[in-house]
Amino acid sequence: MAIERTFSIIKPDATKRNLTGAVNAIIEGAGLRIVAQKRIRMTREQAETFYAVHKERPFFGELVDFMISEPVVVQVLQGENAIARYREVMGATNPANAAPGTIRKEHALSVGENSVHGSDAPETAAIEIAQFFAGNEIVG
Ligand code: DAT
Ligand code: MG
Repeated sequence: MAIERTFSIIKPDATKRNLTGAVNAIIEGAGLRIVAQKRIRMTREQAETFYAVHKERPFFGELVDFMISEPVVVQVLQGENAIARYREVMGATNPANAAPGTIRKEHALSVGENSVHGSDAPETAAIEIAQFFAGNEIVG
């Protein structure tokens, strides 16, 4: 497997509870390197663009409101098979279904307030990284 980059967000429920370090410890413990990171307050426009694929879903409004409710930490993670690897480390979308040791099992509150985002494919990873980072902000 090749070295890949994936896009991660530490979501408002986690930043609010001071869990940025705890989440990063799980990420780094899994062998993924944090090659870019910044704490931002997402605008409504950024959140709507980011989750545009879900705009017809009943939870879209709630999801956007949640993502702008508190600061988030956006990151680029790099490593062997990083996209699939980070999805494993995150755990299932609904923390009730997440495996022990995953970020969502250990820290998420609900299917909506589920602590982290991770890209689901190489194409989406590239688009998501470019939405939040300039090339010179990523230091591999
Ligand atoms: P994931 O974040 O695991 O990639 P997704 O892409 O299906 O999951 O959904 C994006 C986010 O939308 C998810 O992290 C939380 C929210 N969401 C998904 N399904 C939901 C539901 N049934 N109720 C409330 N929020 C939901
Ligand atoms: Mg998704």
